[in-house]
Amino acid sequence: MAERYPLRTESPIAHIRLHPIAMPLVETLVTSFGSEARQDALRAAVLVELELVSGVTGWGECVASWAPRYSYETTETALHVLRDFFVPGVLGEHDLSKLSAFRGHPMARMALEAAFWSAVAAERGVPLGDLLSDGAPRKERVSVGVSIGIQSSIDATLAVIERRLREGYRRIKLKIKPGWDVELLRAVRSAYPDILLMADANSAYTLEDAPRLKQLDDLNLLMIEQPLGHLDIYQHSKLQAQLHTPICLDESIHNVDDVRMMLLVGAGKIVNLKPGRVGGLIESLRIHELCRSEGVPLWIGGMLETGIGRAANLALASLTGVTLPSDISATNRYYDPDLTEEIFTLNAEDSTINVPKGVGLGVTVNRERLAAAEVAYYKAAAALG
Ligand code: OSB
Ligand code: MG
Repeated sequence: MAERYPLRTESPIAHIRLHPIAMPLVETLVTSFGSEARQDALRAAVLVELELVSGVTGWGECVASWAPRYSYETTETALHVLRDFFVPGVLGEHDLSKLSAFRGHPMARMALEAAFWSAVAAERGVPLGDLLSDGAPRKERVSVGVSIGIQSSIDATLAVIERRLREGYRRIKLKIKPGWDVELLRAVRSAYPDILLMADANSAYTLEDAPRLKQLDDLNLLMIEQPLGHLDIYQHSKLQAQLHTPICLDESIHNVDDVRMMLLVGAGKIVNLKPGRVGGLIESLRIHELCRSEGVPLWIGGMLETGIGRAANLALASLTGVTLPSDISATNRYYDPDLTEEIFTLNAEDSTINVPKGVGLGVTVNRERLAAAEVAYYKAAAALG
């Protein structure tokens, strides 16, 4: 485990501030497990602000939600683990090697790792993407798509798709669940015979649903994301053997060994990489390298990040092994306003977003909006209790 956190700063870590935030979403995202937001569509997150003795800073975003739905972590478990273990472990250090002593809590870990990496990048005067690519070429703009939640009707869904296509998104992902799947996707496919279309089930099915999922094979879907259990790999191999549509694993991939297992047993053909789900940037780079060397299609997933988390995802998506459109949409799909001064816009001509070019994370935090989002977090958390 000694080489797990190899990156070092010149100047030691002086302070780490944790900012729990709640931000109103422009549009909620209803998935098979429910809504990602609550309390008037407020999305929660924990921002990590890391400062070196030299004054250089870095930021990271923890993508755990209010409730343990997508993953077992929550904003409160992340705050606890960061405050009581991870942060005291690394204060005064030049690297994150002390984190090796702790298990689990990948989203909390990624937030600290992202803050640290962006501080290292800022200290060295390079963009985060350059630190990640380590000299290899990378993209200046990355292909992206948009994720559309479960709507009230098929017509409502078609209207949302139409709007997104007009905005310039060329890859459409629809959330599905049993009963909101075959009919929906058939209608969408017949309205749009040529678009890049995919479905995300967020673990809503079992192997017994194989005949139903098999009906999607005629619809030329780019992939079906995470149909079965959130920890399962083996049963996905039983399903993949019956489907032509490629399976992409999201929830089931926690580290590079899970990707190896997926390939070994034929559980899927595509990987959704979310740095928070796999516990950080080092593990993300391992997965990227494996997929690149094995020719496995890879894309970066999203967790409705603010500009902080999205900047890190864009840096990761700029690596050449990321070969399919990522779930990174423009700022106006998520927040208005966002916490960062910078706004990410969609290049409608090719459905891409530009990768930040500034040093470090390449974005700046608006302190006034950050303070308001912290107040909103504590108010919403109190109302939950
Ligand atoms: O399964 O990809 C998912 C958001 C929250 C939880 C799970 C998922 C998602 C998304 C968001 O699909 C995509 C985005 O951030 O644009
Ligand atoms: Mg998913």
